[in-house]
Amino acid sequence: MLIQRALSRARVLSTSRYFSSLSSIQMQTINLPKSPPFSFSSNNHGCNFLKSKPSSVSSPYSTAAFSLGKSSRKGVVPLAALLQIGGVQIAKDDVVKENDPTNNVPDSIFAKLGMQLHRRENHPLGILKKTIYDYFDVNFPGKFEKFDDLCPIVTVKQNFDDVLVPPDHVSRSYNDTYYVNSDTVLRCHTSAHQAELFRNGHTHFLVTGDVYRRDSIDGTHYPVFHQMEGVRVFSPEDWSGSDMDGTEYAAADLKRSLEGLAKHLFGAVEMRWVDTYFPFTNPSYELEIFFQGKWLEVLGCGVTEQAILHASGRTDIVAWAFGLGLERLAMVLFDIPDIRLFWSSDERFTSQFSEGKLGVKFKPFSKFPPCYKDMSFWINDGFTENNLCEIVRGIAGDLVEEVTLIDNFTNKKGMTSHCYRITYRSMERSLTDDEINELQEQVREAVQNKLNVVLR
Ligand code: FA5
Ligand code: MG
Repeated sequence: MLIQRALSRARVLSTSRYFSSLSSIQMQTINLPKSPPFSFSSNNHGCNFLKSKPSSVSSPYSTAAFSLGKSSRKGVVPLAALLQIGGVQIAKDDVVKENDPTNNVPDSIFAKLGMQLHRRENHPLGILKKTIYDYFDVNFPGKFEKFDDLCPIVTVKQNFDDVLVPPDHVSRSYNDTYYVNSDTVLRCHTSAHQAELFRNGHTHFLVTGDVYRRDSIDGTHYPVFHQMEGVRVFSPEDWSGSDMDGTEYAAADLKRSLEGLAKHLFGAVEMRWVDTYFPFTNPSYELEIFFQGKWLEVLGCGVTEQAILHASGRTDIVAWAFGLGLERLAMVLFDIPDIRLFWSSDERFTSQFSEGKLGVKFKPFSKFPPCYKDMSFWINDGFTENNLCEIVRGIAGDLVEEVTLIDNFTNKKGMTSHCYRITYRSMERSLTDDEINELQEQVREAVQNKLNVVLR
């Protein structure tokens, strides 16, 4: 078990494979300027997604372009089933459609849709967002526009096609992404907004938002997390005086800017650039920070593929882009040990953070004992771990800490058995045996019925 835990944690702390794949590592020593003090501004825009027909409204984020779902039109939706995002109401049955095979959004995900943790001033994610804004405001005064209220419900075109994600890319599968219907998804990265912002003429911008991925369960994976996208466009006059071409110039500026950001957040840290692949950038890199004895991947970035810029009608520009994981950074900066805590409304958690105070170390208020339950079954061809995790999360919610494959074998008849260990632990209280047994019974039943596996 200890080895399993260590392995799964090492996997998380090194690299997410969702979009990127590593090729080589370049180490370098990094010298950084000290960051000046702080200013802050923000602008918000409403949703324009789930549109029933193309919008003729000039602002791409105009709420007027939004077509309300069927339940909203009926006008009989209970209040609790309505969300307000970017000034627009979204009804639960716009997003969760139980009998629609093209929809895989569970209730538990709908419940997270309007939370916008990154917009809470005294929340670790809000504090971090503001500190990053500060860095860009100080180093590029008046340049970067901020968007932190763009609707997370986007088209497949925005999420994948517009950023050149190939048709057969794993991230497009129903196993990895939440689909509202075959044309609409919950964004799985903030890059989903890049192309539209380029098309509308924006040249320096930061997009912060909640992103959604079907995934495994452990202390650093949650089906909803937060990213910040940064983009900067260059014109020929920017690089003409240098001895570099546009791509080289943008790559150098990108690395310099992000090294400065890392220094601003972490102080003097050891970091390294890792060459990688993203469909939307070339060259592409990941930045890793050496933290508590491990290399931690904190962001992906690169020089934007020309095809994305051409689609916006400009052929003479280059751009850099990055996408960073806010929870990853916040866990390090605030010493937050479990990703579920970001969602806690327990005052013993929330009262520890306040605006402007970056890096105040979280003091765990208690550590409750875990309870382990093992479950073995014969899998079938369609079985995936993500489907299993979704069922467990749907039943146990934030009481599940980790789901780990602890045994896996195929018998002479070619049948494959998996044994999973489910770790139950509340962040806030002790769980009773009865409560856990009841949850585990429900999980066993649901796994059998919904995944068509044979329990052993
Ligand atoms: C992306 O999502 C790219 N869109 C980033 C990008 C943008 C690259 C623009 C180039 C240009 P990736 O899947 O690696 O890439 O995720 C980016 C960051 O999000 C990671 O470096 C990590 O910090 C964070 N992240 C990824 N998966 C998780 C997860 N399951 N839990 C918490 N943070 C995660
Ligand atoms: Mg990655």
